[in-house]
Amino acid sequence: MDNTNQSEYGWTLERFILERQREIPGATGEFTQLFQQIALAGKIIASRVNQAGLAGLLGHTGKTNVQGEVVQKLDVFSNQTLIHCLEAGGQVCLMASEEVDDPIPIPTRYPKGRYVLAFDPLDGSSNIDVNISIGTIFSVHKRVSTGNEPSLGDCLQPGRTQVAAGYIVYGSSTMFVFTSGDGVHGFTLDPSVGEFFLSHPDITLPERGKIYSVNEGNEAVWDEGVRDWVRWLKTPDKAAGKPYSSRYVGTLVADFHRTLLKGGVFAYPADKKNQSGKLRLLYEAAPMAMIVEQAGGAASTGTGPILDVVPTHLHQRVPLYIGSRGDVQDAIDRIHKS
Ligand code: P6P
Repeated sequence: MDNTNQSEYGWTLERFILERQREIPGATGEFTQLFQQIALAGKIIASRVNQAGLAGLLGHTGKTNVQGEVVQKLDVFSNQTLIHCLEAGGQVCLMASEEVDDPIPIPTRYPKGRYVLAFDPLDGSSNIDVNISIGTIFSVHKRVSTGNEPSLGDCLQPGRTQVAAGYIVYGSSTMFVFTSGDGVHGFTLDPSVGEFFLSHPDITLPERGKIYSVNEGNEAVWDEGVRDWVRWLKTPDKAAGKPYSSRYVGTLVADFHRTLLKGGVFAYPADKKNQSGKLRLLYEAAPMAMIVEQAGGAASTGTGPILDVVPTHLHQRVPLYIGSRGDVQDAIDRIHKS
């Protein structure tokens, strides 16, 4: 991409997508508008997250969501913000949210577009009250149904058919990271301008890293193979760059973002408590899997690629091993060795 016409501020998210769209034959402005709406929702959520302590948005609503998790006020706000920013634009025909039991239709007063959007509006909400990074995750598919109304089947598509995926991490800075099948690119919000500017073009992972990220508090309920794999990572072996360092934030977006930028492996294995793992396929594992594969990494259930899993229901969970290709392969090899 020709960088000569960058302003002193560099590439905004909109300009970047527009330039790329021009390179994609048959691309329409719909994609650009869809991303603008997601980015606007991210800016609004970032603003509230950064002042949550002051805006009386801390704490929870006393309700629980479809996952049985306590719903934090910011969860509700983030979910409503995304729906509000996306429903009127005419790019989306159906949405799915971690916070809503069923697919979210577009009100009849608005036109329906050709995209289906699934999202986790605020991942890591249990960390809201302790000022640890949280995030929004999104996944974009094209509608496949042909009737008058889109249907659940439009949401239940395998990750391999995603046309785009991304996340917004609300941390020491707010970053928008996405792929539309042409590499992974990171943008950092300049709050004084209200724009995301390209800060991490063409993100790629090393073959192996030096960090593993898993909740070792679950060791007692892990299968023996998982216990063996984690013990192996901690066993000194200078030639193999071990022991790896342990890092675990407890927010998928934050743990994944570090893994994407530094390499290594994040895992939320299946265990005796969570037979199918804890993380959700449609709006957590699948979008992160598209991103990591585009960055040269890998994402597995432990028995096969995340992107090949065909969903059977909206909020299904899946075991997740994701990160540097060599580290994920080591995990797969070790967990099945015992
Ligand atoms: P645990 C946050 O609640 C979340 O859904 C993910 O963001 C995170 O990776 C995981 O759960 C943490 O789960 O059981 O380690 O607290």
